[in-house]
Amino acid sequence: MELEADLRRAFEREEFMLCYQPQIRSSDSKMIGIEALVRWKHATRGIVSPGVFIPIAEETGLIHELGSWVLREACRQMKEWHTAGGPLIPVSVNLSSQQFHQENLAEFIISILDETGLPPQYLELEITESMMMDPTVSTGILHSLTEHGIRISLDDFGTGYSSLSYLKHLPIQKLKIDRSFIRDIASNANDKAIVATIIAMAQHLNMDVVAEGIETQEQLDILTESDCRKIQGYFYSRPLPAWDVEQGFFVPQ
Ligand code: G
Ligand code: G
Ligand code: MN
Ligand code: NA
Repeated sequence: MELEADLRRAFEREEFMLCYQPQIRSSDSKMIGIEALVRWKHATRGIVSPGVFIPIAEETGLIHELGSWVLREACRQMKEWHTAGGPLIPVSVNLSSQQFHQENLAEFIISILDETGLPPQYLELEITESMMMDPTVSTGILHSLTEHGIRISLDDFGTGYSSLSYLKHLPIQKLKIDRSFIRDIASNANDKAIVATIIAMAQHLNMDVVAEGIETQEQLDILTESDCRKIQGYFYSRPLPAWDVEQGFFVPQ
């Protein structure tokens, strides 16, 4: 397949880049975190979405090389921002379930922190709910990571097929409410009820909760009413290249 061959060459050609999407505390509009999202600048196709190439990377095993590059680059960039006087916030990195097939994943991630000098509390790993069904996503790895001070966040929460029991057993510090529940929250009473319930549950479990995909003031107001003050979405910011993120850090508004 053409895209597959191009994907193999993309590493040599240095065609990957990271964009970053801020997570905001709505009470004071302060940035409290930032999610790294990979992009592929294809020579002829332009920007290819990870929704297209991550599945190919997973099928071909290239996800290991790609995942390592993303982790290293995100940690390197965050350390650089910290050193330059940027806000001391964590960077969130998405993991693929395939990366858990890698032997010594926890040790590998810790070695990237050592290499880049980023303290572990400034790295957050996003895993999806559906990944919890995969037996290779072992509790042991998650515990090793959290014992080192790395945070684990459950992405796309509410869309997986798994039960809630893992919330009790696994070291998870944060839930990210999937944006499919937010989209129609202003008109759909069921979505509103589900979101309010997730927020209350997270609070009872002493977990952080972030709502994803906020695009409007109305959605933001409903979340605020439901006591969710951590927000990610186009309403505040799209995913931005590093140089645009820096404008927000270092140029007075
Ligand atoms: O950024 P965008 O909306 O195009 O992302 C599409 C999907 O790709 C999302 O599900 C997102 O979590 C995923 N994604 C983005 N960057 C990465 C990455 O570095 N690793 C993995 N495994 N998934 C990513
Ligand atoms: O699966 P994951 O939650 O990691 O996907 C994150 C992706 O969701 C981001 O890369 C971004 O492209 C997309 N996204 C972020 N905010 C919004 C938003 O407000 N609206 C929509 N439609 N997509 C968003
Ligand atoms: Mn994510
Ligand atoms: Na999501």
